[in-house]
Amino acid sequence: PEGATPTPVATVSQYACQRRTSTENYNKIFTDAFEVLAESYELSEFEGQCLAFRKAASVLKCLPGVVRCLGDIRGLPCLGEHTKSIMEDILQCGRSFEVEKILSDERYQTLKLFTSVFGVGPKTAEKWYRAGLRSFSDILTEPSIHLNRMQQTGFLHYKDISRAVSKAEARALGNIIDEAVHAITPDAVLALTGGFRRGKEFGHDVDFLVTTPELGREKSLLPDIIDRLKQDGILLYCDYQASTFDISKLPSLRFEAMDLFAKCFLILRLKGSKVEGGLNSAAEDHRGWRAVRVDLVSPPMDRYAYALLGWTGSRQFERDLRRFARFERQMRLDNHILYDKTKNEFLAATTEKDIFDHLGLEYIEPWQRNA
Ligand code: DGT
Ligand code: MG
Repeated sequence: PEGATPTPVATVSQYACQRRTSTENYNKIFTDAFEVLAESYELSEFEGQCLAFRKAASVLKCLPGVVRCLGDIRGLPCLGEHTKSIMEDILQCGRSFEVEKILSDERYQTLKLFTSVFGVGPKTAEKWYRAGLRSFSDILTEPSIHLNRMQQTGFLHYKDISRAVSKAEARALGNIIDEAVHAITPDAVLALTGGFRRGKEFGHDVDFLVTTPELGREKSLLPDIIDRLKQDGILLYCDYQASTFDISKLPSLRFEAMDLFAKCFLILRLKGSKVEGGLNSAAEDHRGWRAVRVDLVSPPMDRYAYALLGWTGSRQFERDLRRFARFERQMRLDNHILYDKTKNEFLAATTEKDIFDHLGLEYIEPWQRNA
């Protein structure tokens, strides 16, 4: 669908948290190109340029129609000379030569391939590239390379976990986690987060928040869930990280702090046959099961709203919420807290709406956060 003519541009904020961005992206041809440039800059550790292209893509994603000429983007924020010249090439030739050059670049291709393995980050990928390795078989046959447990699992389940997870599969996993959690504590609280909460049809993993109303009780929750999944024979991989969250040590001076709540990065064995309505045919193969990445995060109940907001994404939406809090409100927001620097106090919140209210922002629904 081509949609309507883009909105008069004066109404578009530079902050994604002041824009409504559905999953419908009319300008994918441009945003895909920007993503390639962003990734290429990221792999070369040019963080500024990388973020500039991510911001530009995010602005185009909120437009209600296709950009047909450069006039359509006049006055839009975050679109600089470089982004405009890429768009001009695409408008004129249907493609960008700069993007095509990157896509055909051996280093880019190799680093993309290596980082597509679960457990392989840009640093490891770069190290392997510098050692002259170019393919998975190069890595797997190189005697001097020692793969950690995460990377071994990544190679073992490579085909499955690089295949997109569907909404139906996310729902099926939700049922499995729901059953496990409620068998442990009947009053447990479970919420879907990440891309699927934003209404996406596909994702690279499925993200959940789990907790209990009783403060402190959540500490044993993830270990108990993990035990149960193990007993059920569906736990293929588990990286559990206990909570390091301590409100008395906050706020630190770090702007974008790591998430400190208890969490686990899992790979689960999802059976096809059990899913109501069946999985789509591409997702089901002769084995009747597939491996799926699942993340569980377990904040204490009084931090629930912050964790939910922080784990729903999108990443760009999160970045701009923090940036907005800091530069427009003199507040500090992360996955755990909102701190008002002018009042020197932590602000309490039981719902996401409370946090938007504290920030003086209009509430943006999860499915409008696909920035
Ligand atoms: P996907 O899974 O690729 O379809 O897309 P998302 O949006 O579900 O992305 P994902 O699963 O990587 O992360 C879910 C959200 O959680 C994302 O918007 C970023 C946010 N998040 C907040 N704190 C953290 C953190 O400490 N680590 C990670 N990995 N994500 C975090
Ligand atoms: Mg996700």
